[in-house]
Amino acid sequence: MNWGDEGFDRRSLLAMGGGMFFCTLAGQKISASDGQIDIDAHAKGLAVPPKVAAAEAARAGSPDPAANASRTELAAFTINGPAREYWITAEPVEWNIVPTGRDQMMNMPIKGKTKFTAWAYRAWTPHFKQPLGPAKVPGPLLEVGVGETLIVHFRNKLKSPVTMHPHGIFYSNEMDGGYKGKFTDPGGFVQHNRTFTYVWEARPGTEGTWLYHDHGPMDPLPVFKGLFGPLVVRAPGEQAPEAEFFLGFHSWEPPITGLKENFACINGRAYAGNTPDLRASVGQRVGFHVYGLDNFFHTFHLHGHRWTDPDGTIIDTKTFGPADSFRLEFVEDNPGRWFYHCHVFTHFHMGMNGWYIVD
Ligand SMILES: [Cu+2]
Repeated sequence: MNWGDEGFDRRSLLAMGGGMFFCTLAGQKISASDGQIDIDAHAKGLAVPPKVAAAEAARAGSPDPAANASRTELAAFTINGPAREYWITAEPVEWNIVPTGRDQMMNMPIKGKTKFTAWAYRAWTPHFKQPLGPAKVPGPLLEVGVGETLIVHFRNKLKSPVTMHPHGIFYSNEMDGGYKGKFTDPGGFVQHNRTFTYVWEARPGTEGTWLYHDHGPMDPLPVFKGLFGPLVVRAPGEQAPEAEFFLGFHSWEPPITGLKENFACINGRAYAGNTPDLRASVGQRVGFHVYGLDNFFHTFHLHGHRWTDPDGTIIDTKTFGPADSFRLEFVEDNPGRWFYHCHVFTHFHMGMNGWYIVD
């Protein structure tokens, strides 16, 4: 599928007939014309990998199999130094891609349905006692400093097996969160109502802007449904900017949503007024953390501003591809109502734009 072929009418449905290839799932080729993909139905026939089945058998009969599993994983690690701990679920959430029903950039209504059931990561208080707000796309920010260990207790409330797989930070083979067929470790195949505790280490040299996402056996569909989020490893002595934004660029397409339209999204929403309204003041140090997580290349463009790339070049537009992540910082000096957007025009005009408002 290539949005570049879409033509001039930005609201037109991408022609998806004729058995156009969408993705491969468990060895089957999925066509974009097959209608909405039922991931749970595809997951039903999956074989449980041997190491996952063995761990499952070992915990059978325990009064709290899920909690017991977490303790088993943690017991294998010596955690040196401070730790940051998170409790995260994956669950379905009713999601409106365009909650205002309008595109503020063009001052136009968005016609047709914009709601569907997304899959999202959700943060909880310790031991999953209380949710910390609703499930959202993207998932919660995971934040850790160099020298610290990141401990993520992950419980899957979806029917299909899913996982958490981080980028950038150090992790051992068992903590990868990747499905590897018959070689899969328990963290790469977390079944319905099971908990797995991931232990990831922010060793020196892992500082930066990263992300995490599902990498289970249904990959990439759970990611396309919303299972991704930002991860930041702070360098020693790093102070977060006074205004700081985390922006995930991705798309929601008809085979995933069951909707008629393609939506090019930032943080789960499409079109200015729905995507995040970002606010800063003149004189503040401003930081943007940007990542992409779909099949497309994007360009991050911010009106009225420029910044210095790591190679020293002064730019105002930055290209990034799938699972690329970067940050930019500057001191705010230009008040106004500005756009930030992807400069791939088809994406831009399918919703990948938002407001940056500077007092
Ligand atoms: Cu784009």
